[in-house]
Amino acid sequence: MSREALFGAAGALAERIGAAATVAVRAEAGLGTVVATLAGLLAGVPVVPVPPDSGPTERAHILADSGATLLIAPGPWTDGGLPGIAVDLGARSARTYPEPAPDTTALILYTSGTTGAPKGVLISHAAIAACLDGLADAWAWTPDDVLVHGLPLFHAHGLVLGVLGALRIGSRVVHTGRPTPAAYAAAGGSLYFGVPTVWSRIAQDPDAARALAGARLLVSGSAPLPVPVFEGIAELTGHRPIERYGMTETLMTISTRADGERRPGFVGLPIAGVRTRLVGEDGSPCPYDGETVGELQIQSPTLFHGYLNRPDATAATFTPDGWFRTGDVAVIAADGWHRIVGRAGTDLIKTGGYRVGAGEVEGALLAHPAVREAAVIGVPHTDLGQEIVAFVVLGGEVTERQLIDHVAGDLSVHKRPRRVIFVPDLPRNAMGKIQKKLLAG
Ligand code: MCA
Ligand code: AMP
Repeated sequence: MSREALFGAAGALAERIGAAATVAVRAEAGLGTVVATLAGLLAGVPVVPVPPDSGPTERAHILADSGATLLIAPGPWTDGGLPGIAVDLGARSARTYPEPAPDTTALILYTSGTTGAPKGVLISHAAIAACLDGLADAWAWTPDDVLVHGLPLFHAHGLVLGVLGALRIGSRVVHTGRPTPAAYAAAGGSLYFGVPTVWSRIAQDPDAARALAGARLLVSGSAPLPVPVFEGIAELTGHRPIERYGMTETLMTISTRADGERRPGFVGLPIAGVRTRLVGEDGSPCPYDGETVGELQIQSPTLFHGYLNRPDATAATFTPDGWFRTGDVAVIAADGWHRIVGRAGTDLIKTGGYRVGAGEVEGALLAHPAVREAAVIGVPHTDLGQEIVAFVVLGGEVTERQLIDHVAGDLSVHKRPRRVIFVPDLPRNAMGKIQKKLLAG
């Protein structure tokens, strides 16, 4: 779709949704999602992308919590009682819209916490602009680039970087539907985005990897890129991949640069406008010696402006002096290079680049009548980074496959446990708290 056609179709849709308080979009990986998101941005109506495979529990929460008053979806998806409309890709409007106020909400992105249902992260127009301008600088991203990716359009990576990035910079974007090695190889782009699982699969497919030799920049993010994958990609493609670090709440904050060194295992330096610091458990600053681990904290124009309806959770993520607590554990070398070491706590799982809260999966399992107790952990996995494993104490009859399908159907497919292990009881400490570290062993 040309830029002119895209803005024409989005402008026409903006006229139809302008009265909505908040608009939910069933975010298939397709042009309809691009047009719907752009329409919301033009009209100044916050957009909530909803995973297209989300089951009744996850979807009901997102639709109710977000306060969406309209649903844009290509087909019937009527639960929630919202009026729905479809995108007309052929519609055109020449009406122009004033720039929305920078501090107003552009997107509400739902993301998992350690417990409970996902939280709506409020992201302003200004935060998106700051993030994309910072990335354009770090990656020398220009209108001459052809961006290629096949990531989902309901998270920051695929939607903010992978769609709005191309629109802000003016580069073309090719979405491959699924992020398969063959599709990336066939796309002929200059700039490629992937999560580490995608790069790992490309490194396992030498023909596909070699087809990327003509690209300008290969970028990995959303989870740690294993050093062997970095090296495999470098050897097969001739490109040392860029690694960048971010979160839904902060957008992108740290990256290696197109014109700079790429060091395996490191995410590089703060992007323009971003400040970082490393803080020890006692709250004191950590030395930048490449060894001392501390919590990474951020101040940045790319920061979110809170969790929707959750002032308690918002307050808990900021220090008294106004720094955002990432919950990620890092080291900073003497030359300022950042390395992400892991996460504090075991209840946030990163699987295939998706962030999944153990508590949400446990809740879905416990809602099954045959489950008496459940504990969910992330186990190291070469393809997915971590895989979701559930330990279940039964109170009735059910199979592993039925429980996996139950979570896939009630939440969404990527939140399903890949394995369920039935146990007679769960290890608990004297306080009765489940000792997940013992399960991981
Ligand atoms: C399997 N399937 C099922 C079931 N099991 N369907 C229903 N019920 C089941 N029990 C089907 C799925 O529908 C799918 O079908 C196929 O099996 C494979 O499922 P999936 O688990 O998705 O595949 P995978 O191969 O394990 O996926 C790997 C992946 C994926 C493609 C790398 O994990 C992915 O797209 N990750 C990207 C995550 C991401 O974008 N994160 C960014 C978050 P079918 O194939 O037909 O659809 S934002 C972020 O992290 C920050 C901001 C940052 O820093 O970027
Ligand atoms: P999400 O909000 O889904 O975007 O997940 C954000 C989390 O992904 C961060 O808090 C990190 O734990 C992880 N993450 C993102 N990028 C990287 C990276 N390059 N290296 C290590 N972890 C990363």
